[in-house]
Amino acid sequence: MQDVPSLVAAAREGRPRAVARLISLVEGASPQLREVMAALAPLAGNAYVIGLTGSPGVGKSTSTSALVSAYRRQGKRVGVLAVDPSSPFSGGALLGDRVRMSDHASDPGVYIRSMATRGHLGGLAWAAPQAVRVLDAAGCDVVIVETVGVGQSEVEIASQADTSVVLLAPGMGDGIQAAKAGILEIGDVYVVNKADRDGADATARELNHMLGLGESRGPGDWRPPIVKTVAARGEGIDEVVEALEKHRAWMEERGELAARRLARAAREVETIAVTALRARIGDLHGDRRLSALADRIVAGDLDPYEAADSLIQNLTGT
Ligand SMILES: Nc1nc2c(ncn2[C@@H]2O[C@H](COP(=O)(O)OP(=O)(O)OP(=O)(O)O)[C@@H](O)[C@H]2O)c(=O)[nH]1
Ligand SMILES: [Mg+2]
Repeated sequence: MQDVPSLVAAAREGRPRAVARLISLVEGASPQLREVMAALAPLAGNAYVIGLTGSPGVGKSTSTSALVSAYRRQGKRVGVLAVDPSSPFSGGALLGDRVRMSDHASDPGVYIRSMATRGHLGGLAWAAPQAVRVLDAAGCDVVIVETVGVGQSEVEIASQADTSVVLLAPGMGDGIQAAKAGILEIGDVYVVNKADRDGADATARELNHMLGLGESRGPGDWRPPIVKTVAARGEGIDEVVEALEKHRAWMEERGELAARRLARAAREVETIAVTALRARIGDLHGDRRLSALADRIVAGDLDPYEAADSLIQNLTGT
């Protein structure tokens, strides 16, 4: 058993091992999870959460590292969560990320953690927001969540950030990856990285065109900017930071930041509740109550909807 109050206090002082322990408690769905979340609740809500997504290899980690440097120059404390929805392995940083993040390894103002969510009950939707909460409560001014874009994950991560950055790179497929499901709806800021390569202008133009097609914006609406970068050399990163600050200011002015955080909190509660309910239903396999309902459905004296209602009532006592 961990002494949660002293862990939280140590995390507030920026002790990396305390932050790591808290995230492990959260990630492992420890019996102390509730105590941890209760202790963190009054401390969280100050961090600016940036979601960064894109296909494998577009330069997310390189860009994250460059963004960390930029925010450190502003004196801000930064947390990084590298989420890999396709991997079941967690813990230390992934090898590639470890190399690229080594610039920050000895900086006490930076906390970096990687998290795998495959096989997690509730997966990305459940685990990542809890880890973000830990970093937020630990006093990070900015939290960057890097997620490899595989299918649904970028949409999921976008719904968990204040500002979503979508990264693309030239030459990574015709009709660009933007055509991929949902990517055009989720970006608040688009970055065409690897602008040192041929085709960056074409990619930016095509993206601009595609963003324009779906346009039904009114005056004062946010139009996602497209920034070109060479993350490997730190070029364009200041422009990305500037775009992020503009988006944040726009959200604050419009009440959008508060609205997004409310929606996020609601989704968080929903995910936790659904995950808990699903676990209890999972426990029912082989349970008499479930097989009794199944018997009655097969016999034709109960329909499956009625059966499901009665099961939920049974589980929740409502
Ligand atoms: N030419 C060029 N290469 C870059 C640039 N930025 C990153 N790279 C290289 O692209 C490769 C992938 O970079 P990462 O930052 O690991 O990309 P990632 O999106 O985090 O990759 P995953 O996490 O594996 O999905 C590395 O070899 C980088 O050095 C750039 O601006 N120009
Ligand atoms: Mg990476």
